[in-house]
Amino acid sequence: MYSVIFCMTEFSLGMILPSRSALITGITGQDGSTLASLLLDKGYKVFGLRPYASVDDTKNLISILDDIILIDGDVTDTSNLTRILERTKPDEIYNLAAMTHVGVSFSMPEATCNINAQGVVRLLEAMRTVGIDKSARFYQASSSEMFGNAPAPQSEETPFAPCSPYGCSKLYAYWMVRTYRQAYGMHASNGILFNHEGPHRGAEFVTRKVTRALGEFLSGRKEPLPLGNLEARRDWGHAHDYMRGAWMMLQQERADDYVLATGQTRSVREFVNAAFSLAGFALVWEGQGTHEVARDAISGQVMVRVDEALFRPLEIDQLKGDSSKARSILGWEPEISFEAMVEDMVLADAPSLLNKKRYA
Ligand code: G4F
Repeated sequence: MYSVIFCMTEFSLGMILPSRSALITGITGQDGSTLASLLLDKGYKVFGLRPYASVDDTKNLISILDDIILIDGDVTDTSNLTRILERTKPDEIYNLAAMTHVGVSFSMPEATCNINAQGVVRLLEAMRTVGIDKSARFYQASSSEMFGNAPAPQSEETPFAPCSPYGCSKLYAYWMVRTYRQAYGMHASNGILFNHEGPHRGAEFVTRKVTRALGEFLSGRKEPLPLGNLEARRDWGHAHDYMRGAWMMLQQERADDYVLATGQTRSVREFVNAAFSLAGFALVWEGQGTHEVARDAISGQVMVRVDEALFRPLEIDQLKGDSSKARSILGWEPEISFEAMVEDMVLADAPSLLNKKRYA
């Protein structure tokens, strides 16, 4: 499946460019791959920046590998970015490259800031150096993690209060984008996206961790799934809706900052219950705190256990977004419900359920 990977070095980009082109940093991730498909459908020429990896990291791109142009590149290297922009001269740049795991950012805060915070400065400066700062439009993947524990619902007007190295790095980038917009008149927008999920979600995030484990239970897994804080509440939407919103931001005459969110919030426990019930498991929760477990009501098998090691040094208790601005100005709204998102993920990780009558 991976045999025809069209990967170019920055020195071999001598092609004729079509009328609209986009460069996506972080193209191998959930959002990058989702956005790439969306842009291809709209007729874009899509360049994807791909950091060096000793293992194949293109599994999310399998269906579009022949249609995109992957370029070896990294937001931690300014000269490399400058040469890539010089050769591709994209009309739109989507900066999705990031160290995205909030928990991991506590154990590698410097690396997180180098990629997430300094990375955006390098890209914005490279745009200026190459002289595309007035012609190209720029999207920055900002995050609801910047709100920390600010009172919900959080909107563009809510004061930021990040409580993780990840949140701090994203806030730095957010302000840099605003600063470059104001100082140099760049068309640079921040999409402040609340949690968004889907079958391409990395296995280290809680939703995918749950749906993957569910698939394994259906294939005979015996050991319980360890999880951290079950009470944390998130505003979960589908990545497809959110990438559509990111594209809409760059189609506006004026650059601006927008929250994308569903406005509904659910706990990690509710997500687990919703996913497992799709496979016919009714979980019964027993015990308290770090001794809590969830058993299947019929077989009595312990399927989830709380693991203290998975709790974070600081936690956001609740995220719930107010996306009124995006809804009124962009005309954006989420089209995929929470239930449909969970089902999409569960069916991707447990395809045997497709044959069950429930999904007919
Ligand atoms: O799935 P998560 O790791 O996502 P988190 O931390 O909310 O961050 C995601 O959304 C942000 C937008 O607000 C993005 F900026 C960020 O890049 C990322 O995409 O954790 C969700 C919740 C947390 O409260 C976490 O403590 O689930 C809790 N949780 C409980 N057990 C767990 C686990 N999280 C993970 N990753 N793994 C667990 O076992």
